[in-house]
Amino acid sequence: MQISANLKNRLKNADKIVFLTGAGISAESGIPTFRGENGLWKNFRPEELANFNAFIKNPDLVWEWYQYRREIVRKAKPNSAHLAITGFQKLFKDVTVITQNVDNLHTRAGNENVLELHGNIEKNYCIDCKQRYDFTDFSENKKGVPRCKKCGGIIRPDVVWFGESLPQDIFRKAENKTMQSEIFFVVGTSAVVYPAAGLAYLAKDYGSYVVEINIDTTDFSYSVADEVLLGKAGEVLPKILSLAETLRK
Ligand code: BJW
Ligand code: ZN
Repeated sequence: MQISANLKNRLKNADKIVFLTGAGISAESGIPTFRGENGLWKNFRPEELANFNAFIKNPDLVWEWYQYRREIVRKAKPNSAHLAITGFQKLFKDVTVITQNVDNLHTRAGNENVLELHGNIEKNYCIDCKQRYDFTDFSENKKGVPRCKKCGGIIRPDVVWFGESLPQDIFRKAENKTMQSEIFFVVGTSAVVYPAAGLAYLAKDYGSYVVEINIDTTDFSYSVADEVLLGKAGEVLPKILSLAETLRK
């Protein structure tokens, strides 16, 4: 893996780093990505499951799909990419993790300053009275969508579906950290879902050095990335961390 003098220089001197992560960072934990050969959506169109209308039309189906994914997530463990980020957080002054993932693995790895743009699959709320419920409240209930204990409304996962707004306070924090960043790592995302993908362009506009880490090229590789490091996140990130440790001694 070739790392440029530019990136080495930033790794030596930077204080503020952002990681924008997507499903690819959790792939080595055994959590399927969305798109691509082995993706969750290989046999579905995303709109069939990941939007509110689909949920209202067939809440049991959508709920069961999330219960199935929760089982996978709960059995999964953070991998060396998530753990490397904890290492970056020890080495650099200000490290933020902006994630599109709902799997909670960053937090379980001990990452701090995690901004979840698309929610968290372990959480739920009632679509009518907004009462919040944990995953554990329903873990035994595998069949069909549960009902709110307060008002009888349908319970939905606390994730952001297509056509829904991202949590505004979290997105604003993500924009601020992005604009201040000196290195902006984009890890394991296909870069097609907005507004999350737009953050990489914002980073670049504000002078950050954009580094893409992915097993494959994406739209970013040919547009916004200053440097593309092809490889598995769980292999590439520990290498960059160890280089940064040497450079900052
Ligand atoms: C590895 C690896 C390894 C594998 N190491 N790498 C037209 C243009 C622009 C925007 C729009 C448009 N039409 C509509 C929109 C807006 C829409 C959008 O972006 N659509 C595009 C898809 C066209 N966006 C929205 O609707 C968002 N809201 C919004 O815009 O609000 C404003 C609004 C309000 C009202 C009306 C209209 C607008 C919301 C987006 C919500 C996305 N939600 C999901 C589901 C979450 C819940 C769940 O988990 O079920 O979030 S969709 C899904 O995609 C999920 C992900 O977070 C997101 C991104 O996917 P990600 O992470 O990139 O995964 P993959 O699978 O795509 O890629 C994996 C990558 O990893 C690949 O590149 C691999 O190569 C790589 N990889 N192994 C490193 N080991
Ligand atoms: Zn309710």
